[in-house]
Amino acid sequence: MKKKISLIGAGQIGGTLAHLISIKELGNVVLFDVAEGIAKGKALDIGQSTSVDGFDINLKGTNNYEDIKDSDVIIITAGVPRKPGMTRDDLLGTNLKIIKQVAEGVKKNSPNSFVICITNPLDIIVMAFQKYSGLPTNKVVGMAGILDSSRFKYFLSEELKVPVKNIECIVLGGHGDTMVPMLNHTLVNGKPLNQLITKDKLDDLVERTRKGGAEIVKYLEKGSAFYAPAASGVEMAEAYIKNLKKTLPCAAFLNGEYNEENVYAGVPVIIGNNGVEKIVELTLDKDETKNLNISIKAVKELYKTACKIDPDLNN
Ligand code: A3D
Repeated sequence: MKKKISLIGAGQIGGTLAHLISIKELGNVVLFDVAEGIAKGKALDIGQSTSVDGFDINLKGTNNYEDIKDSDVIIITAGVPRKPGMTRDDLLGTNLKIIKQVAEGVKKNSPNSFVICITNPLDIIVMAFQKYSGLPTNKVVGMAGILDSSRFKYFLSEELKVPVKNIECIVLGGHGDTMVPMLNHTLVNGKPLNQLITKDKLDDLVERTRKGGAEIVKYLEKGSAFYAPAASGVEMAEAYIKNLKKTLPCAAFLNGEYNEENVYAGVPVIIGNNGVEKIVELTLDKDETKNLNISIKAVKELYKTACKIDPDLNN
């Protein structure tokens, strides 16, 4: 039987997710949006490409939460994206209200799904979604680390003239300006970075990765990145649906791992058909530990602001 994947938010990322999921034939797609026309129009448009591309899946566009009933996977992009000059944190008040509605819809109609959040500010929104919905923490996860790692890889590959597939790297922590590319865990053609690049150049690439989203927002002027964020979300959905037990950097709930608890942050996790099956604890050096602590502290501070905006989050 085909899997059912519901996409809450049919905007730039939602539409791209629907197309990628269709091309990969990962499952039938429900595109949900409060703007009903966008969801219906995109579902029809992609549906009309199935005979050209030869893939066999169904798509439905809707603004009725009952249509997401019993989904295997739900990917949430409902919310507003950044405009030039805005930080991800500036989206908090608006997107918190939206995620509260989405959590109610998911809890009522599809509480056994594996839920991937993409809406920003990511770590806070995924934590709030889990709290509002009451879904188990292993079934609620945030997408950011795959994208941030992929951006860092891309910049390294351009600088060092090496194919991206020959680079291993991982970016952890919160999905904000404090995110932490793990330099001691980065290998290019199997070699450590410090043999290949000057410290100044590396500092530039780390900073460009941290500001990678803003760079694209500035170019696009309206809206933010969507191709790479959608590809990253699909990788997570595929790992769950196909029980791949893949290790991927994702925003996951920490319960003592990395000496942190009761907080969502970007760490390597194994995703299989039980959702987040394990959090992988890397051995970090002093600098990596310090930077990860700073990044997680920033997430906790912003969550405190969220709790002030909506005291329900304290319950
Ligand atoms: P956009 O194209 O505006 O799509 C968002 C969609 O959400 C729109 O179609 C809205 O109609 C819809 N929406 C608004 N309120 C609701 C609601 N209550 N219920 C259902 N749908 C609703 O944005 P986008 O797709 O470019 O980005 C979506 C989110 O992803 C934004 O918050 C971005 O900041 C975020 N984002 C995150 C990353 C990460 O790496 C975490 C990367 C890029 C974008």
